Amino acid sequence: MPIEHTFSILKPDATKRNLTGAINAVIEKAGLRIVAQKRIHMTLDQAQTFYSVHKERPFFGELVEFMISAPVVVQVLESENAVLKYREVMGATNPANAEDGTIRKLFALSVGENSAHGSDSVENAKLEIAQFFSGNEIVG
Ligand code: FUP
Repeated sequence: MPIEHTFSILKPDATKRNLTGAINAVIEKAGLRIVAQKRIHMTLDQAQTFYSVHKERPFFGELVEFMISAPVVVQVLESENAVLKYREVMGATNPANAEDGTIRKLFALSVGENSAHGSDSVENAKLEIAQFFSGNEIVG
């Protein structure tokens, strides 16, 4: 199976509640290796660019405001099939639909404040990683 990288964000609801270590424990237990990580406070421009695919959706403004409301932790995760694996580890977007043991079931507050982001394809993972990390910051 291919070794992949995926892009992860531990969102403001997680940093505000001091949950970054607890979420990283779930990530590492699942066999994903954190090969890059930094805590940043996203700018409005960064958040709007990152979620530009959703710019016509009714929740876009609220989503962007949430993402800049407190620091986030951006990460690059590595494993075989990392993109799909992390989607499974995160669980469904709405925590009400997430399976037991997933990050969103364990920690998310709502569909908006849902603790984690993970890329939905290898192609998007490359674009998202490039928005926040330079190559020499990724150390496998
Ligand atoms: P996901 O890939 O699971 O992060 O979900 P989406 O790309 O569909 O949505 C991105 C983010 O938009 C979610 F994490 C939270 C927000 N969102 C809402 O606030 N309301 C919705 O109805 C759907 C998504």
